[in-house]
Amino acid sequence: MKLPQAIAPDLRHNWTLLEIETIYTSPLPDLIFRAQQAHRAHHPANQVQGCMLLSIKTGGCPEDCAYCPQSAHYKTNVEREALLSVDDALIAARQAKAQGATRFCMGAAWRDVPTGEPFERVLQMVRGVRELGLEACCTLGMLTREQAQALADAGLTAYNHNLDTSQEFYGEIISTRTYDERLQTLQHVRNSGVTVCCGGIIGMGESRRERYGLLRELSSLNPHPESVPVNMLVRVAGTPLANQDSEDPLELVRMIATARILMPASFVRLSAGRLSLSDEAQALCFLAGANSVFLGDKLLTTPNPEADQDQRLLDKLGMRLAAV
Ligand code: SAM
Ligand code: DTB
Ligand code: SF4
Repeated sequence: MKLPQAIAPDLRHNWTLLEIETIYTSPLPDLIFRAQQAHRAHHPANQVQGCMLLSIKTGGCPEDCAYCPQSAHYKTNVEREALLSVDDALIAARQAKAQGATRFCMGAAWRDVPTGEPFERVLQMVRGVRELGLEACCTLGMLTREQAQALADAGLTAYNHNLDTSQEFYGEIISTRTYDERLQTLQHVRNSGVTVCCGGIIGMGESRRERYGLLRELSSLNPHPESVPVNMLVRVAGTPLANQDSEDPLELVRMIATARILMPASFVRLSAGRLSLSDEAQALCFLAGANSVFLGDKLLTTPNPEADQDQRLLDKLGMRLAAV
């Protein structure tokens, strides 16, 4: 059973780097055992939430995030596309529901949200998704306080805005905005009453210490983000990180398990990067406490496992998708 954060007794917001390091580097059996204890105290043991992503506005982003195929700073094979119509977004949302997703996430390659008609259109998409009985999540870049409130009024369930990495490493990855700007938007989201979805990426060349730094930032947010996506870098041709060494999947397992222990009541989402994981590595991620995946053969612009492949995996593991 999921306890509201306010009455869950084991939530802490003061984890130190040393404690985080001790957890992250503990022997894998101990780490997984502790993560399972945390997981089972707050969540059903054998189910994951299915989410589906839709890119509602693709490419041409003015930010220079070194991992991102949608940045206008890099030449990738992502074609720019204008903001989708409300009808097209809701067709995709209906398909998501039919495939077993309970959360529909709409992403836009914006630095910040434009005012006027485009924002009104996004608000209509949010209302439409909620009317289908799905959770609605958006990730649109920076938000003002007023925009966060308008999204809340439209019924938005969650806003995704990742810190991505530690404060120290952030400048190596992104130069067009600051960590503090990221935190500011997260504060607007929190104040509006929309739940916070905030996580990061591993495999960008960061050290373990930088991963501890990200985990400390996330776990010091009070309340914790209700949703913590853990992405493994998808190396996209044309981006500065295209030729990064591949990451050891066991590092992803350690990252997920540590996030689960530090933020036991949150959803920890096994996000981008699943195509480079074996079934066994994904199984370890679930044992480590991941309780959500993205369904469907596309994330925003990059590929993701096919629906039948995921169904086979869950069947094999005796796991199931969470019902609405
Ligand atoms: N523009 C908005 C923003 O940056 O907040 C929303 C969309 S952005 C694509 C959402 C998140 O996707 C990023 O914060 C990053 O964590 C993740 N992401 C983007 N490209 C990725 C990649 N190549 N591999 C893994 N994660 C990626
Ligand atoms: C998140 O942390 N991961 C998702 C979601 N939030 C929006 C996005 C992953 C994007 C991967 C690269 C792409 O498909 O463009
Ligand atoms: Fe733009 Fe978001 Fe991609 Fe950064 S991650 S370039 S802000 S779409």
